[in-house]
Amino acid sequence: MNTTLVSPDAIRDRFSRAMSAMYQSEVPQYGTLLELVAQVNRETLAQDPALAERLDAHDESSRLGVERHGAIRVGTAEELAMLRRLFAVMGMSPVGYYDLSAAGVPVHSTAFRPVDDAALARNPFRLFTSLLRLELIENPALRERAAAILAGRDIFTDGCRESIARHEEQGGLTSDQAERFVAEALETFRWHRDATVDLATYEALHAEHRLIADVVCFPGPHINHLTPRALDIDEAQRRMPAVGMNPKEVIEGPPRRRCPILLRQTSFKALEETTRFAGERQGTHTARFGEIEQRGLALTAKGRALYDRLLSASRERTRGLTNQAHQRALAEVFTDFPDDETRLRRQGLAFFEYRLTDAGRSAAAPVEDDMEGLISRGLVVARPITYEDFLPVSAAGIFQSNLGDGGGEAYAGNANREAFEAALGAPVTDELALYAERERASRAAVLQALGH
Ligand code: OOG
Ligand code: NI
Repeated sequence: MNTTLVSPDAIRDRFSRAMSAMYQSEVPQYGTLLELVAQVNRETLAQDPALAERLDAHDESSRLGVERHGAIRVGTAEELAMLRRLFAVMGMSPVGYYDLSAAGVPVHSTAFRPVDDAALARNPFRLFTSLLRLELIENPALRERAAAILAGRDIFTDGCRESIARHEEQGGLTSDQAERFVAEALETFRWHRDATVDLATYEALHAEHRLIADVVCFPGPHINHLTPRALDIDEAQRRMPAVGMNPKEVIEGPPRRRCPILLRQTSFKALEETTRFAGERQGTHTARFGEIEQRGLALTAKGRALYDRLLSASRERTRGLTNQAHQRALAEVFTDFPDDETRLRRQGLAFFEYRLTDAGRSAAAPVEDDMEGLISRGLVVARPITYEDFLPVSAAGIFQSNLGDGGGEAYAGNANREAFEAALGAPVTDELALYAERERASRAAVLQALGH
């Protein structure tokens, strides 16, 4: 038997492919979405050779086809803590804290994702993971009922728990063990046609919030969407109806720009699925959808503050608009956000990674240590760092478009990162710190190579 341990990156790669295959068979429209996005990406690259070259140079071409994120929602601290151990097997750790209660969704969330450059380049698969906040349910009887239902389920197979424990003991898994792990872990995310409750209970929880019914009434946290990465999300959105998809009204996030920033997202709306309730009653449940994302530069705290300010300034102007009008109004407000790499860098709005050029490598040391000076002399290039995380306002928009009228009013609960981390059993990593460290390390390496 081969006892060599395989890398967490390889396990994540296998898992994300298995998850995609499972979701395509569960939600055939997702397969159509993948084809649509692949087609748009091919056309975009063919029309824009400079973009193709840039993606190649940034090691982004190879990951484009595998790139996706997904999302799940869990009900208890134990479930969340176990998921943390499960994702650790695949080199994914919790990054970022997102409070969705302000947007009327009774959850808080993190993203399990790989963090180092090589892992991201290999397969950046991430899972947006939300924990239901039962304490936000006002009706005490309903709250207790929900807690009791959740306490009675186990979302992990025995084999999955064994695999996780083995990984922790051995510090990794062999290829055969990894295969077993992937198969067992996948079970947690599978769709179940059978609800664990009767129709009346489902309806009561649904009336409180559709999301609560989705989390509480099923045997597990079915994957609710997967998301390929598009190079032209506007074009993908335009083409969705022609392939039978009902897109959400507007693309979330920043407007279209020459220099894309952060993350833009859209989705096709959740499908109504036949569900069997206890007592053999038939009903329907809508939870599962498909999403598209387009990623751009990671912003510094200063850039992010500008983004947040412009986004909220645009809120009144874009309310109720069609996507086209929404995007136009947004673009007008965002003329205040510099749209070229040089200004983004010089004004400290976005993160960059520095590298020596050939000229830089053969430069006679020591030269000046001002990065902008080195760049203008052609000794160093700055390449933008891609945003790998999520946006709470956009996430709320994605949630709400798939919850019908279920979202909306803010909960009084507010953010509670401490409670989330206590449930998780670990702190979440601050995403900005990760980008800042990448930038800092690249700067230090360049300066050291130049003799500073
Ligand atoms: C998660 C919604 C958020 C995103 O991409 O921002 C999300 C959910 O519906 O569970 O996936
Ligand atoms: Ni998503």
